[in-house]
Amino acid sequence: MFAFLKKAFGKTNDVIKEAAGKKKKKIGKEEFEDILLEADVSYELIERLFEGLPKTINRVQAFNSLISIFQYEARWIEPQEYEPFVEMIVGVNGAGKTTTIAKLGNLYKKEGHKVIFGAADTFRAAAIEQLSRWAERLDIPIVATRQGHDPSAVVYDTIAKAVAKGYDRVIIDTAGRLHTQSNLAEELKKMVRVADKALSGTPHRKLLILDGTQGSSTVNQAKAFDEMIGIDGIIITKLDGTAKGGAILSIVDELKMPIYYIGTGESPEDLMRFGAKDFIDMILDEIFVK
Ligand SMILES: Nc1nc2c(ncn2[C@@H]2O[C@H](COP(=O)(O)OP(=O)(O)OP(=O)(O)O)[C@@H](O)[C@H]2O)c(=O)[nH]1
Ligand SMILES: [Mg+2]
Repeated sequence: MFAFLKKAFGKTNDVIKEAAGKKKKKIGKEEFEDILLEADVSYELIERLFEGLPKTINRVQAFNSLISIFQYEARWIEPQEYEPFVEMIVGVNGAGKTTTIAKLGNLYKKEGHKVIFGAADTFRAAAIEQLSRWAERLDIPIVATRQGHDPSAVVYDTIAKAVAKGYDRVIIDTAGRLHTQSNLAEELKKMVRVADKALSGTPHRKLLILDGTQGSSTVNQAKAFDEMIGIDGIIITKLDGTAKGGAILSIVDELKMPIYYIGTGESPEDLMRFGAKDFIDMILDEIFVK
């Protein structure tokens, strides 16, 4: 698990290793700040984290400081509590929503769940086709309509079918872009309302997909989605292709939400549960001697 994490964050690790140089028992505060900046942790957060720390810090002090950001795991929503468990996947164009849905479907299926997809990104025909291809490849049923049809109808039908046929995991794809931002907001809100009509209390989890290659700059789009429908948690994709993995710290700090998974490649297996402790240990391993 830890080795997978190191591989997933390969590029981020490389910049940290290079900035850190030889591993030490203690490190100057300023040097530590520079290392984190290299990995795209925001300056403002670094300043705040290190306030009150001595001029040189050891591994335990560094760990305690960084882990303090991850206090939002208390909001963690456990799928086991619901049947069917309904998730809605949102995020900007190209963030990795559809690919992540394939990964989640694959994971849940391997865990023994009966999964169904809802292709509620009806804005583009290609989006419906893309999810349909994944569904076929993974042998997961899908509810889909034609391009331009009401996405909320897809939401309703998918949940209704899950209830009727005993599927216990429902994953709903959504559009990342419409003609205007306010169209998108209205559509997403309607989808949430309609889900609740189909089965009260759904969607249980609204997950925001963020493109990891964009680093800390995704925070503003994340806030916009949160204002639209209220986001429960995050999945960060494309961490395999970026040195900006440290942005995870700024993203969690700004959004105050748990990170459920990270995406580490383009195939269905390339999804990992995110664990804050392991993530921080991975960073500190490159800086401190054990
Ligand atoms: N390297 C890498 N590529 C990824 C990852 N996740 C998604 N991608 C790629 O990113 C591109 C966009 O992914 P999609 O899943 O189509 O993104 P989307 O959010 O559904 O996009 P729209 O439907 O256009 O809004 C595709 O080429 C994916 O293969 C990841 O974790 N790592
Ligand atoms: Mg898509």
